[in-house]
Amino acid sequence: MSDDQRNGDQGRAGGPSTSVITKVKPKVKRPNLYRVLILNDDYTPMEFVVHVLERFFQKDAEAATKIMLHVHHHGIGECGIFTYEIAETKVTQVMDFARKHQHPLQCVMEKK
Ligand code: TYC
Repeated sequence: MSDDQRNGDQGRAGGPSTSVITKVKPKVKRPNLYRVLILNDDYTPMEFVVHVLERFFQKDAEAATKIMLHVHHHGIGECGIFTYEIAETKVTQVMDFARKHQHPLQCVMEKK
């Protein structure tokens, strides 16, 4: 678009000399981010939770164990931070996997 078009064709032949001042906005927006969290329960085996963190969140054994123990002691913990669709996919994958193995592990997402 030309500057004249953006500014309401100011100066076109014979027209009224009104103008619309428009600002050209750089339209880079940060995506909304979501925390994926797992919740503690009394039944899911610790090794299963560590496996989930390794498999779906690319944690190494040490990081996974640390997160699992944090959740075990504090009730909730962060697996990662993602854009909406990725976070939703992770939650679904974890919930399906837990259900398949008949563990009550809960995984949720919350807007950051
Ligand atoms: N509290 C569970 C146990 O003692 C272990 C556990 C840890 C379960 C983290 C869920 O998100 C969880 N077997």
